[in-house]
Amino acid sequence: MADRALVIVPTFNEKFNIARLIPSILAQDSSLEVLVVDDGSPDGTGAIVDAIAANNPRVHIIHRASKLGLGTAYLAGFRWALARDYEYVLEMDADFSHDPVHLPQFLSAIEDADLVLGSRYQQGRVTVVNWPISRLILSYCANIYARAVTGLPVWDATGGFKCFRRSVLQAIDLDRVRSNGYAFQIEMSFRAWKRNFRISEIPIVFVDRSEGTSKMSKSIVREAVWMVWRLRWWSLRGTI
Ligand SMILES: Nc1nc2c(ncn2[C@@H]2O[C@H](COP(=O)(O)OP(=O)(O)OP(=O)(O)O)[C@@H](O)[C@H]2O)c(=O)[nH]1
Ligand SMILES: [Mg+2]
Repeated sequence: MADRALVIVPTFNEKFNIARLIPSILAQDSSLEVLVVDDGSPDGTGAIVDAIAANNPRVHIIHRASKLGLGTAYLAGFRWALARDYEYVLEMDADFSHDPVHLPQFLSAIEDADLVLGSRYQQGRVTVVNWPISRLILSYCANIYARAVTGLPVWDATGGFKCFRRSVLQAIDLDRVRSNGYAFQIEMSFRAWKRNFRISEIPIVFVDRSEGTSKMSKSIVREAVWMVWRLRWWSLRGTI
């Protein structure tokens, strides 16, 4: 039997997306299961997933009481996965910015890597569809900045479509992961890199959400601006 793989999907108000997304993920490969981490979405996303999970043993959900942030949602999902026998743990957004058709490419790339990142900027080539130019420039520059400050040798450090080998999550002290927004993605990859895990990138096409609303905020960007310096500092002191 193929190694089990868990796709963690954090949700906050994704009722227009989640019921379509789950079957589309499961159809990509028989080894895939889904774990939704829902933060008490007022729009009823959690109840929609409860109904799907009741009829499908490949679908799971964690309910959290309120909106606690993306990073802690993923950490809850990682702990849930580590308590079970999943060999691969994937991250994915609920809003179809991340196309499920890429999932088999992650499963194939992880055979020769420990962490696979879905990259929107592979070799400097932009594969983002429908973003306003201001958002694209912000994201592109954020990646150049993150690479310059931390030294993390990847094209797309802030993306949220990725696949971890179980051993990476076991090696990282999850209690010490501090960031919660975009910086969370940088921090996890940085910690994996510092532990000498093999990181590879595959190009993905990222499409702006067409349903639901954005949870992007200024404080998420501010956190990332500062966090890269903290990562560099912790690394210099050997406390990462
Ligand atoms: N559980 C949980 N999920 C969240 C939280 N914030 C965002 N999400 C989910 O995380 C994923 C990424 O968030 P998005 O709002 O799409 O963020 P983004 O992709 O930067 O911005 P847009 O696509 O413009 O909305 C989506 O599936 C959201 O529903 C949160 O606080 N808790
Ligand atoms: Mg999104």
